[in-house]
Amino acid sequence: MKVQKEQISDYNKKDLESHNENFDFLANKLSKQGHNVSDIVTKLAKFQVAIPSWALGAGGTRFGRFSFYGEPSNLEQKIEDVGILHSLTQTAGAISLHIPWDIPSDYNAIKEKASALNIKFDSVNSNTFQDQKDALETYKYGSLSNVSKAVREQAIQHNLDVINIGDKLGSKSLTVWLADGSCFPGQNNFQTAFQNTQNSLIDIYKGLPSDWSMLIEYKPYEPNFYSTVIQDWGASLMLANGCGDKAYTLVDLGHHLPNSNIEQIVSILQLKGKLGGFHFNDSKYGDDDLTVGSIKPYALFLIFNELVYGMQNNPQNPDLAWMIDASHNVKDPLEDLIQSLEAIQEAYAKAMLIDQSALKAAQLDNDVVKCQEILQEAYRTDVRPLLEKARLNGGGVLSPIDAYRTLNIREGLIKERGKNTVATGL
Ligand code: AOS
Ligand code: ZN
Ligand code: ZN
Ligand code: ZN
Repeated sequence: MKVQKEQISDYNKKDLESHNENFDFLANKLSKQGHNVSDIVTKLAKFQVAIPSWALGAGGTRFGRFSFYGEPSNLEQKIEDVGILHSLTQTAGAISLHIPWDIPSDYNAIKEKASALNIKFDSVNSNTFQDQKDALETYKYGSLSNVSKAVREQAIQHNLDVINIGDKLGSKSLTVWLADGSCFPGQNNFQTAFQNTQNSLIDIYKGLPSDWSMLIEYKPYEPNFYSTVIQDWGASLMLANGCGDKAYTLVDLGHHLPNSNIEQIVSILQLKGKLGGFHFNDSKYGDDDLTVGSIKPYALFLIFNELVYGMQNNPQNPDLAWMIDASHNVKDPLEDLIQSLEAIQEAYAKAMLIDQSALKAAQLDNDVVKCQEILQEAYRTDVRPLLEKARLNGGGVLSPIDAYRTLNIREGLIKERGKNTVATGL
């Protein structure tokens, strides 16, 4: 299933006039305030977010899973789904694979499929949180941190294999998320577990191609409920520093204890040139993996404020790997991802409207009220016409959710793939 160009231009007709009116009104207002509107629109169009291969089917919880039908059941179909998202939104120009769930059977065919849909291969994810069929060693008590050398070696080798697979597809980074930790006090020696992890990561790091980077994700708890080896940004940063220049911290928005100041974490990591990647989602309680911007849109905006500042002022920090990491239990996964993409672009656009020089001046004056006013002036602006313009310029649709429904995309996928589909993933 593929969305055709004519379908998109036909669909856009009904809203084109009102879009133009809204855009002109906003562009006029912003230009008067001194903003370069076409520059903002260009930056929005360039901002591409990778879709995780595991978020294209219904996720589920430990209590159950409810299929959404017509889900992709192999890598080709996952890429097709991302192609649909990209053709509507023009923001989803990459896919992030998870090995072993997504091992290609025919590399050339997979690469051709992706390039025909304008999809790149973003960071590849390794998996040492599940035992694979016929595996000699078990990860029940950890992988890279395990007390057993044989287990650590198996996990290291898996990561090297993942790099090799990603390399054949054109990926440029490996994302490591470990479930390693302990469920009860006394179960692990914290220092041994940390040192084993560091040494294992160094072995993996040595296998990185020269133009690759390694992204180290952290998370305070789950699936282990007493301790996690890479529990926070500090642990991730120490491990990255222990590996070398090409290792970075990856921030997943859901991987913080309640009320953590994520924007501050993001800011300081960029200052140190160590923020490598991002997993967008939203949460109320923990690693909820909810739709981006659905719970705390203002926090997302504040994070983007720091990201925009960092992109402008921290050349020591590399370009980031942007990815959504979400899971859908009750929504159509593609609709959920469209909402997330929109929320990301919205927060980014609003952050670009922050008057940085006025903010700096107000900070130097210690004018606390003014500082807040400057941020909130940007936040309160309805930037959606800018997003529409960026999509329109790239050949996308004015209203992605409405288009998805109007074009009966899920119905088309069900017709093509049937109802009994099972997508792998968490
Ligand atoms: C797990 O909580 C992490 O967020 C991972 O980034 C990701 O969800 C996992 O690798 C997908 O299986
Ligand atoms: Zn994540
Ligand atoms: Zn997570
Ligand atoms: Zn998750």
